Amino acid sequence: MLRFDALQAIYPELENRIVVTIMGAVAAELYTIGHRPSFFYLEHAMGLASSMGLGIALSMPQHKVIVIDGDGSLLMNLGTLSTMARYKPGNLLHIVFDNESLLSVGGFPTATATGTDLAGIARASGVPSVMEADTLESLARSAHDALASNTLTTIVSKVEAIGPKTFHMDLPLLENRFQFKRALEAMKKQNEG
Ligand SMILES: Cc1ncc(C[n+]2csc(CCOP(=O)(O)OP(=O)(O)O)c2C)c(N)n1
Repeated sequence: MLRFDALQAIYPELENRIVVTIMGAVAAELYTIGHRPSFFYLEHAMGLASSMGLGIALSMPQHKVIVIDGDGSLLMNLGTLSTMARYKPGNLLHIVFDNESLLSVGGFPTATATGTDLAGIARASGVPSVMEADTLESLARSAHDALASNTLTTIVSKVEAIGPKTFHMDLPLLENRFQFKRALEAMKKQNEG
């Protein structure tokens, strides 16, 4: 499965929601499919997209938050799974695209290429719902079911280590940061009013 196709398959679940992605290839792919002001592409802070998503989910319980993570990033911050599991926000969906590679910096193999099982680690960390989805249909269904279930869910999806030709996004980090903040404030206000 190509991650680009996987993102397209779940895009209907993403487009009107709060989304936080890791940097690099997957950010550029989602941006190309269709940027929204409520999408934030976390540059530089590798491993912390799930931590940021957790904070947003806890502070905006009326809104669903989706984190798009990578195997290399998650392996760098495995403690995030136990922290997520400790607070269990039902409005948080954590999707990990596992390409067994640090694709964005040249494609070096990660520990999932040599047997590390991220879904198993998520389960053992106490994440209440953990799914594995390796086809477009099962991924789209899992994402839909997870969002409907109001249960903290991690979905691990194996994808090919293939990314876009360029990671260029016509959206500087600061612009994305201000736009995202305003989008979340507007969502909060809408919910109050
Ligand atoms: C602390 C830190 N270390 C290293 C990097 C360089 N870096 C940027 S993206 C990336 C690889 C991310 O791998 P993964 O999460 O598996 O996503 P993929 O690139 O495969 O889509 C690395 C090592 C960084 N930005 N920050």
